[in-house]
Amino acid sequence: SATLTSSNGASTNGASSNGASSNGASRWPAAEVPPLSDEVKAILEERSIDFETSGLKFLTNEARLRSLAVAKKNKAEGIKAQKGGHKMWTEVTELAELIRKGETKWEDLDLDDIDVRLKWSGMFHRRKRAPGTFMMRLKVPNGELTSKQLRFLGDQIVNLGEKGCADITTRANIQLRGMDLTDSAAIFEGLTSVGLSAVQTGMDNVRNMTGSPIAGIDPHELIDVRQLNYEINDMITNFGKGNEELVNLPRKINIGLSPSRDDFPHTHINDVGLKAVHDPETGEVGFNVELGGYFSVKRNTMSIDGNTFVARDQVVAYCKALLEVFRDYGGREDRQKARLMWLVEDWGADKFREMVGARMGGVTLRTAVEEKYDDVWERRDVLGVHPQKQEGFSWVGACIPTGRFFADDFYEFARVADTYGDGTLRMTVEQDVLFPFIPNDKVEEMKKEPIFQKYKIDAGNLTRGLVSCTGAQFCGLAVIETKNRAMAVVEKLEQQLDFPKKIRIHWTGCPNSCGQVQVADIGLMGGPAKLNGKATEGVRVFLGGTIGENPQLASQFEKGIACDESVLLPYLRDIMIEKFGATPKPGVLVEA
Ligand code: SRM
Ligand code: SF4
Repeated sequence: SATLTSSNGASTNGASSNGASSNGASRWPAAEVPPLSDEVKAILEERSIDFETSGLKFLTNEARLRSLAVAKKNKAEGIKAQKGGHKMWTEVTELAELIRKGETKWEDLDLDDIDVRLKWSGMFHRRKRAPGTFMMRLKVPNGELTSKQLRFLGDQIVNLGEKGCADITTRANIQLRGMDLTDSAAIFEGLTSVGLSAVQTGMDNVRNMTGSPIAGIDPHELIDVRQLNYEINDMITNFGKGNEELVNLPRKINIGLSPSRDDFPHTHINDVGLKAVHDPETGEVGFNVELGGYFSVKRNTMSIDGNTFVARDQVVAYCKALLEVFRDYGGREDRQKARLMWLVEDWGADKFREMVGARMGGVTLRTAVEEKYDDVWERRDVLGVHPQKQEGFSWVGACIPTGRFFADDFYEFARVADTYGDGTLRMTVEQDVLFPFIPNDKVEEMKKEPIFQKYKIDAGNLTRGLVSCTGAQFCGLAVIETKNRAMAVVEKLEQQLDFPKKIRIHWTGCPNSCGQVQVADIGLMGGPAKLNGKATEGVRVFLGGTIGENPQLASQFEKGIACDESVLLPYLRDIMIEKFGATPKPGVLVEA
């Protein structure tokens, strides 16, 4: 198996460099703070903003001015300018200490600190659904965890009872739930001891690096993207310690690296998608760039061709320069127009490529290369048992319906990974898990482990395609409850129908589409509906999303379908029979 250098510590050889990769911080020398212009200085003085603690430090004066100009109408820019979210990396420990000593309470803390800035430390206050408790979002590049990390994470929620649980996210990442501020501050501190971190995971930061759940073991990949994902993550987060230079981006930004024709990370819906291709000049593997894909309440768009080819050894520098360009030139006026796509559209792909190349120190980046395939490639289902490229080994994928699991499961996953595999586990953007490096002669024994009664290796054709965002149980923006409902609906449909193949159902609690309904076969998005003349929880139905090569976004098919099982179940049953070839199970009475 590959030997990787990773601050994440999830390398298949088990080596953990714990926040201090040998390939070193010196590769990214600290940027100079652009000198303060008189104009900016005057505004800071007038508004009593301390430049040293503000989030404006690494911005150009032009970007500082744009941020300050909109600080009142764009609340997020105001909060970032006043005091950078990075201040919480140290303040959170001080606040926790004060709470522990009884000198303050979370209720008395500054609202912007507790509800917004703590997201720079991965702490998301669940004010609306569970006041005083936090969701903690980590960074797990390429979705790979070691058994040591799994046990550490289980330890953090094991004593929280029912409110403590975890989710695998749609970015193959972990979120822990149920901690109060003092607990989560301690976790924030402790994560680095196992090579993990939670810095820069919410608000206007780069989200978890996604790649391939079968990187390094896939017979069909062009390149193992784990090393690049770790290095990009290390660059973004300064080896998990926090990187002040990238804490004031105009908006969130998603980056994914796809090493095979499957496009496991859905590059088309990432702001930056790097797709592995062969360089016709050298035969080496590099990446074509796609730009601007994103979902939001107001706009859902696939990425466009970035007309850029990036060689493997340029990738980290390219991402770094791209983020700096986004930071300095991206729109800050209107949050609905601040995602990367708007800058790319404004400039065009060619100018964007030139600007990023200039930021790389005057590199002339090449335009995209062409890679043609004559055959049709269907995105592979990675659940179940599959031979690895390493002779004699398989990976075994198990389905975690909607990604929700608990402390005991962390321990069981760790034990299974240690007993049968190489002590690691991979997560997918479909919220499932894979165990790599299972010797072929151990597979049958492993399949008998009780944990796989709960999280099935051979889950049904609906369950294995199920994805769901957090929904109203914890998310304040949700219009409907999602995860529990999604599981109940699928269970009932699987009792009634047979399906010729997997059907991918994605649930999302509101139009932000964290559950990515637009990539699904059937997408269900929370929205208003009526039942017997009364307002009730409902869904908008999306159909026709395709993924893998040549993807298409699903479009809205119908709206106002009540979530009540008396309405939703027969509705979905008909769609599945009419459009997906489902047939009633023999002997099961399905009403007309
Ligand atoms: Fe998301 C905001 C959960 C993936 C688009 N998202 C939120 C918040 C933070 C809102 C909040 O404060 O409550 C949700 C936290 C709820 C909670 O308690 O868990 C939240 N988003 C999630 C997760 C956990 C859904 C899941 O169950 O897996 C995913 C975490 C990924 C991660 O590990 O970082 C998650 N969110 C996504 C994706 C999917 C993706 O990345 O492929 C999208 C659509 C793609 C995109 O971003 O372009 C997405 N989330 C949003 C948006 C809309 C962004 C926009 O430009 O308007 C918001 C709202 C916002 O940022 O203003 C949002
Ligand atoms: Fe919350 Fe909406 Fe995202 Fe679901 S889609 S997690 S309800 S913001």
